[in-house]
Amino acid sequence: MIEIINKLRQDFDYRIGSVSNSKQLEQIRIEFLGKKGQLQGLMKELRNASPQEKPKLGKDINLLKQHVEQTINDKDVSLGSKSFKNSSENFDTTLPGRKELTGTLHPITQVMEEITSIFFGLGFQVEEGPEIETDYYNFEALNIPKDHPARDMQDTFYIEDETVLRTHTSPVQIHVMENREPPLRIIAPGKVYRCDSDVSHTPMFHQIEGLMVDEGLSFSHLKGIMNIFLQEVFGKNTQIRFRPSFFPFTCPSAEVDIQCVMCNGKGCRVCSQTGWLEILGAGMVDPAVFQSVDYDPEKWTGFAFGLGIERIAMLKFGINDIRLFFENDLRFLKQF
Ligand code: 2NL
Repeated sequence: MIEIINKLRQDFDYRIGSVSNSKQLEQIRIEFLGKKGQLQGLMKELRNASPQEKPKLGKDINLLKQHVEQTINDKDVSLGSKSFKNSSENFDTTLPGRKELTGTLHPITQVMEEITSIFFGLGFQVEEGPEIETDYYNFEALNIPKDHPARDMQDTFYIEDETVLRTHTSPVQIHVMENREPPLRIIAPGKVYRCDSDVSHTPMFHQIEGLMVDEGLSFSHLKGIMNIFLQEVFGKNTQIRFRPSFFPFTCPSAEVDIQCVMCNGKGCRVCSQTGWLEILGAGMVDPAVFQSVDYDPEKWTGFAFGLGIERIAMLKFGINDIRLFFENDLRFLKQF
């Protein structure tokens, strides 16, 4: 019987060597390991062996069985890796699909698009311009004199003597006015740069400025537009107030506040107990600016405004550190 066992092992080793696909392998598996297979046959034979021989023969048959199982498994793995690529029989169409990872718009982009679309709805055209500007477009044309503190190296990134990273998007409006006659209604969203960094300032941030020029515009038009805009962003019942202020490029000038969104005007840490939050600056375009772009200040009137996107986004989403916007931590960004 020991001969039969050895013969069967040789036969198996020979046959398995020529197996080249999973069908052939399955045939061999049934032939050797199946219920009516060769190894079951040997087990039956074992009953007829003498009691002295039985233990040794049983052990040999078991060793052969292990050998056959192991070899078939190895073969299956080596065939599997090859056949998996080109055969659809291994493709399980019932498995759930893999989820595509999609990105989301950055919260600053979301707020920028929201504000832009509100003004778009009010008839404003969207304009863009370069982030590197000359001293003339960033300061001079806006009636910001040579000795103005805003021109200080401490606040402005100078590239050369007369070349700067724009500190606001107003230069965009100067370019538009140079190239176009009134009436106009434009907004200029974009990146701006100031040499500043703490919990509420980053060297690069985003701004939207707006400008409307026509005959007979008054401060009431400015108030009306600001009211509509702020109620769209912060809700229908948002109270607003205008405080006198100063900008070189507008006169009169105002700072516009909304009632604090955190405490509804009761006074809290966010509004420094005042009940109000400063949201934007605005005013009637200074005649000196109109002169820079060759508009007749006797004929044309205009209002302009400017606001920082990060500040609005921080108030809208209740964020207390501006730097979170620029760390690109997905745990933060995925919340918006
Ligand atoms: C603020 C204040 C402001 C303007 C920007 C402007 C532009 C032209 C002419 C006149 Cl071309 N004015 N822009 C006017 C008033 C305020 O921004 O606090 N921004 C964050």
